Amino acid sequence: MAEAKAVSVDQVTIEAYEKAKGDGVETVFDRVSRIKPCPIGAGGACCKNCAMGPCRVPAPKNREETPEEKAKRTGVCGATAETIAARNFARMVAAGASAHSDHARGVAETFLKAAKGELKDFAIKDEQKLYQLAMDLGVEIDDRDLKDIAVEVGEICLAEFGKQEGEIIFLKRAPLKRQEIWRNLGIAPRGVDREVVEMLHRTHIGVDQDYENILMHAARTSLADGWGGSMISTELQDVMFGTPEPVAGRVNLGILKKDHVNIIIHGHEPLLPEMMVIASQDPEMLKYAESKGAKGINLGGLCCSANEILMRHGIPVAGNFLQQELAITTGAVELMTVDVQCQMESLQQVASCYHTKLITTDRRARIEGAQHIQFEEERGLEVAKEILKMAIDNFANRNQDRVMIPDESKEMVVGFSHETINYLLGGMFRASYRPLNDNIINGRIRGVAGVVGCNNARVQHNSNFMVMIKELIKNDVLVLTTGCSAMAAGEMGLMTPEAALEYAGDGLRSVCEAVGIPPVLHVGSCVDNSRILMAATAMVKDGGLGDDISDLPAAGAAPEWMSEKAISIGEYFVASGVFTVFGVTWPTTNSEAVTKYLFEKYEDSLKGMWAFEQDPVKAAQMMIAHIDKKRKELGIDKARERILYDMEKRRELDAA
Ligand code: NFS
Repeated sequence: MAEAKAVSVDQVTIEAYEKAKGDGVETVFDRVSRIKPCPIGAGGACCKNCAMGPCRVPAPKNREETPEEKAKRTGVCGATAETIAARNFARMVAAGASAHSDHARGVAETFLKAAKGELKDFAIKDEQKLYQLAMDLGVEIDDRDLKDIAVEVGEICLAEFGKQEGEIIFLKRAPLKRQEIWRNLGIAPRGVDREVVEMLHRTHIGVDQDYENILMHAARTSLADGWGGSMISTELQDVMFGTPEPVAGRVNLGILKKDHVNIIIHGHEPLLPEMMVIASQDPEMLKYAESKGAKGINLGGLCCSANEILMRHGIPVAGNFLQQELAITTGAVELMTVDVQCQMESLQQVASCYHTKLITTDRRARIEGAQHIQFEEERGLEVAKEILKMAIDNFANRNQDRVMIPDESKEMVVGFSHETINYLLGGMFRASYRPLNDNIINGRIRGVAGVVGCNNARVQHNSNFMVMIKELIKNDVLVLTTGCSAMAAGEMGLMTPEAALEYAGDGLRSVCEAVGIPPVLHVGSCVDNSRILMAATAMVKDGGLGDDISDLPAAGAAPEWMSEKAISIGEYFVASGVFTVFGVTWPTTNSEAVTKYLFEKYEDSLKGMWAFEQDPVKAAQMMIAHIDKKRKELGIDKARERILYDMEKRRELDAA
């Protein structure tokens, strides 16, 4: 078993891990030391796309290779290390884009049924956003019925997945220059499914064997995720469940309550979670819980389901990806629901060591041994109540002697949707990004960074996030964050306005104080990375910072990534013009040419590029260097120097 201190920088996680260890329960932190990654596969050079292999192409020598040596570095079919690495990378993009987009399709289907009035438990909540969306999709508004508009919006969004020709409609939201870049390169995606299928076809044995060509289609596929699938989810979820606005919440395992029925909602799609929120507030349910000896019902989220209900309802977050088993090993969880994505198969094994019931709720994602209760949107609330009742009934089975709930949870202010940032900065009637742009131009804010993505058990839980984010805000870079990264920032206490006083540089701090925002803004779940695309676009459109996303003093990072979804997200950031740094490991290192293409050549065409750096401080410095380069190109580097001088002067005055 692992040394407790080594597993996390978060004291709560360390304590919870010690408890699990004491209970003799194996978790991800133990398994990770048991299994070593295969170095050939990790570098992207293992091809298992046909039955003549798997072919493991050895890593390149650390010197100039002879032609004979080079010739030996191929698979049976002759595929080079380049082709193999590019194919593997491209397939990660396709799988990640599929996950986001299949989630989005489900949301679009539910939305359409709700719009038609076929679902009694789902409705249109944010009419304003529906109108905005309708305009963007070219749906006529005039004096039409809200219902008709919603139906047409739903139909158009659903059709985006199977569209064969033309372009994903939301590409039109991007800066004009960006659209031009995509069109000139021939990578404006047509339909979401089409690009993914073509990606799988091209990477089948004997098809596309030009790594540059493969990687260009990977860019196209990822754009179908970011500006397609993911954006559709975010938009329709907002219309159905409300656009997030600032709300206070709490995060970490300490949110579990000793005397309440604890239910953990884990997974990604917000459909069931929304119903669970309503059901948990039902007086009858609360009465039922009391009748079973509990003081109430306590919902807690995990992974992106958590982000969805946190952002919209302030429901507390139990933890991020690496904390999912530890939620159960507290011994205080009556029931955990899982739908799709990032759910460890070990959950059932862990649950079986306690009284916890693990419930799968989606036909696409079952776990052996777990009970399955299919979520059907036609009877959404009913299903939620059924699950809730099971949890309440299970309360009596909790063995209080085996319960250890860590004391601590952290406060945070969340809910920074693109619309909210707009409003907070500009006010209700002048909603705009102008003040943000102005503060970037005058140098108080040096730039903006999107820090996103997963935890990875190969690095100490949350450590890269903590170090990178602190380094960025100390250097006056405003951080936007999503997914498990957001929860990490919350757990580190970086998501309160007060955090700016403690951790932010003088410039950023002054802006945070004036607006009353934290230096790290919680933008939502991983599909909500589309909100960052919208924010970046809004900054370009507001003027003064160039005419493309690639002109912005901005950068992206996923310092603890692990999922294919993260690769798809990184790729669409890059394909949208953003410099993006990943940590932990890089999946193409066994092909120098492919790595070089992603890290350098992409910039020539896409104006955005990847980088890899395991050290979070160095990675943050790379982002800052990129931001400074962009400031210089925009001619606003001088302003910043002056500001810093002023600060120095002010300090001198204070001291005097
Ligand atoms: Ni994103 Fe959300 Fe977390 Fe990674 Fe998984 S929960 S969708 S993939 S692990 S950030």
